[in-house]
Amino acid sequence: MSSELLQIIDLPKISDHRGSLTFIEGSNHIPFNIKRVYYLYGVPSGELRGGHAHFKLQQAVIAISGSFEFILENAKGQKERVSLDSPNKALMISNMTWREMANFSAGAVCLVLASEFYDERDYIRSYEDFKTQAALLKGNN
Ligand code: T46
Repeated sequence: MSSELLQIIDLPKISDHRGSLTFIEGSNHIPFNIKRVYYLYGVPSGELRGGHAHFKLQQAVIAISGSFEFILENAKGQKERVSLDSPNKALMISNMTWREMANFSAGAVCLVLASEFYDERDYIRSYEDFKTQAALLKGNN
């Protein structure tokens, strides 16, 4: 287990007999300026998503509904598998982290808050390239 990879932020949760409410105030709760929001839904049972890393992008991921797993690997080669199922918990994913997503439950909704606008040039979509970039980073440190 690597606590470096497993950074989970507890978001506010206000509950009463009517149910629960969670809110996110930009930099008050998430440690970057949110430039983009997107969400994954309607993922068929057994389908995998992800399989890439980002040079620069930082993200916060929330299981708004249902559950799914993230399998993470950072540039140091540390690995973590985490299941998300709480709408008031945000998993932080740093840049240079390889991620795969699996085991989406029926009706799962994965909300992602992103530090940058969409830019395909920021993606590393080959695992081999990710390991090469990670080795370069190691060499520089
Ligand atoms: C990530 C995980 C958690 C856009 O046009 N704009 C966007 O903002 C995004 C996120 C994607 N796209 C396009 C790019 C592809 O043609 O939507 C298509 C599907 O994207 P992708 O295959 O990258 O989807 P996932 O679910 O594998 O990955 C996504 C994010 O791309 C990625 O940054 O970390 O969710």
